[in-house]
Amino acid sequence: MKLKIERIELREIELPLKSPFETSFGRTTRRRILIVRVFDRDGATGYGECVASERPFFNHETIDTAWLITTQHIVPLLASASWDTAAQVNDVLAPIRENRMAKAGVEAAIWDLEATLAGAPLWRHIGGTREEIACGVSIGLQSSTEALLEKVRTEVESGYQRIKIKIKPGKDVNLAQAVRQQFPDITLSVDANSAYRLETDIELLKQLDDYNLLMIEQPLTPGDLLDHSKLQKELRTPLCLDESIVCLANARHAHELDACRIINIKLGRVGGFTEAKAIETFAREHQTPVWCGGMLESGIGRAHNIALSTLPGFTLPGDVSASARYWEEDVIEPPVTVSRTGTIKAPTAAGLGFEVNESRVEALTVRRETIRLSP
Ligand code: OSB
Ligand code: MG
Repeated sequence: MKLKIERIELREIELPLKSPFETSFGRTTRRRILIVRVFDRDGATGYGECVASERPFFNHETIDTAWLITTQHIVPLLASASWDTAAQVNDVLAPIRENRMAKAGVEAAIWDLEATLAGAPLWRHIGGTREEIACGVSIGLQSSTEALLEKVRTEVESGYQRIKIKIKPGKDVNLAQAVRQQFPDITLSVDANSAYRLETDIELLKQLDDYNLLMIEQPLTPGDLLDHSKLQKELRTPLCLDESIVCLANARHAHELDACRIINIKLGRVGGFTEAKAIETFAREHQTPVWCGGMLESGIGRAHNIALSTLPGFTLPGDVSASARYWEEDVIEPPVTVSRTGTIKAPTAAGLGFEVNESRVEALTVRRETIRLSP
């Protein structure tokens, strides 16, 4: 099948979170989300979501840098190159260094268009095999330990299969201990979003070994595979890398260094489905479990995450959870819901498998730009 993209539409929508989400790097109360829509000559469309945040605290990208890179570099490159399929987009965009979240928003939209034209659900189109995915939740830092325990209780009672709590210096061992004491049997992990340093914090991080954690996610700086490797040698608990793994090469290096034993894959962080699949394949071939991370996505990005999670290497519950945990009303119909046993069924309809509520997207739009690729 040969794709012919005629135009790409960018919209910024603003969605208030039901409750603020706090990590070691800051607090988010609303999401400014870049929605990408590609159109072919016959009016068929595909949707993508760029997960870059408002501020460059998770990585260097922001929604504003992504908007600029998309309009000034990604779209012109797609227009000038010769390519036919979604699987080629990653190579076409390779001359643009980094800016992976910007590229992923466009790449995912093209995959959705291609799946739609093929009449296949996106998850099958990318090679997914699971008809149901296992779900966990990521719980932000709370105002008190009691508030955290209450949140954990709610999510455990909803059926989620894995609870992850955010930690930061001063709110770490005490939280792990409190949650583990109240919930001795749950599958529990912690995520530091790079808040620690090996030189000063190794003794503290070693204490986390006492709480039977499934993993400790991204304790150290993103670029620091070597220190993660030194830390892993001192721990029984597996390290999981998130921010550190932005491409296949990073996954390979992390594996060779034994810098982690689990990988969180986020579509945006690695630049799209092609790179995500390459990391998944490498990890599977090296017995490294992976799971799908989240970036507080709207239903569009959430649908892409569901598709990604159906690949065979995604053997651990991810951070893909129900729309209602984030939004009063999502931008897709039906919203994403989770079963009482903490699973999401992969959709059966072609493409995303969810309808995008166009009038809701229109009502939430605060900025828009359309760029034509072909006359
Ligand atoms: O590190 O996984 C992370 C949210 C924003 C930025 C980074 C992270 C997160 C989450 C939320 O943990 C996952 C979600 O529920 O979407
Ligand atoms: Mg993380």
